Amino acid sequence: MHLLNVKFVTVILLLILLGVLYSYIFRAYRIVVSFEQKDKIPVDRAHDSSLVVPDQPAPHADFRAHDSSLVVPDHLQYEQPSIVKGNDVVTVTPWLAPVVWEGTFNPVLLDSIYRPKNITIAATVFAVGKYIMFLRNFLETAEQHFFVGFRVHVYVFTDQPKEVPMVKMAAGRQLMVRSVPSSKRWQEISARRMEMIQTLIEEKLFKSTDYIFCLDVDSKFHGRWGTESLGRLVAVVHPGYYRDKRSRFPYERRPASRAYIAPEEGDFYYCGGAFGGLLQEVHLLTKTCRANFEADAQEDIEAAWQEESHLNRYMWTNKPSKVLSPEYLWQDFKAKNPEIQIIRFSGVVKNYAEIRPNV
Ligand code: UD2
Repeated sequence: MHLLNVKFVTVILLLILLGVLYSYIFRAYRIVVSFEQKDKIPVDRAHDSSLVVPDQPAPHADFRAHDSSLVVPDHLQYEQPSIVKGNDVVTVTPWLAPVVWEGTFNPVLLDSIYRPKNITIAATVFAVGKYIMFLRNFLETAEQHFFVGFRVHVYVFTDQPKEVPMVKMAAGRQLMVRSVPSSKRWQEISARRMEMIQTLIEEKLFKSTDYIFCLDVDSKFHGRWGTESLGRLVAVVHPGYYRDKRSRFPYERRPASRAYIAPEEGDFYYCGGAFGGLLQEVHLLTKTCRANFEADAQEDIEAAWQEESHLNRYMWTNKPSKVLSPEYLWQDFKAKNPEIQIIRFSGVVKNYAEIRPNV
């Protein structure tokens, strides 16, 4: 009887031990499986590439995954920020976005972080009518300075596809040409870029591209423009106004326009000639600016600086996650200010009367 009890207890203990071993092995197996599944997510497009617009529930909304956008309430009153103090540069905005100046970053370090991510960067440039004359210089200097060593796809929008110069491009870099209609008004050519960039993203880029920069063609590169400029939403401070009081910025000042900003409002005056960021962010920006521009047009109002005014209004509420200093879009006719150590990209001198279809 006693011996039977001992046998019975031993069997029970053995069964418990087997149970523990089984669940341990099974758990370990499940962990390995989940690692394998995770590894299958492509690293090159691992950040969210969905095109979610406001008012639609975000995917995984149940995770309280507020996106990382920096949206502030309209008409919030606060002191005007600045990117310079005397001859010193300010390297962070009041919403803690970096302001990129020469000396604030290590290009070798940043490139080595981004290279394994295998990213694709798109650039858009419009060369309509006589502006085609600027294209060669833009493309050739981009080859020398714009994301050298990275996969870059340049999209040229033009009404003269046959006139697009054949520029030799390095491995991994491509030029794509899209036909667009001409216009009798330069304001329309400039402003409709928002609509065409929105369409390009929707039709072509969203599966293949990580970041996009939208640039003016009457410009050229002089120095490095690379991974230091990557961010969720990226704006460039205009070289003409960064020492001015905001009441003097050329924002749209008529309340009837959707681009209106009051004299005591706004952060910086940003360039219409260079902006960018993650694909889905630029999609939302272009879609919003286009919709506001068109709604204004329905009411016979055109903002003072067309899409640039709408871009400034957008960036006032939707703060950029990275601000590029005026090194990233200088103007050739302007002497270099003391805080500008390097000019990376600048607008060339042009004769407006000669090159624009209207005055
Ligand atoms: C500023 C902005 C520009 C735009 C404009 C307001 C900068 C450096 N520039 O420059 O981006 O916001 O104000 O509308 O911030 N284009 C053509 N053909 C034309 C006219 C324009 O292709 O006949 C394209 C071209 O890519 C050009 C761009 O539109 O670079 C902007 O036109 P702009 O350079 O004449 O505008 P601008 O100098 O007033």
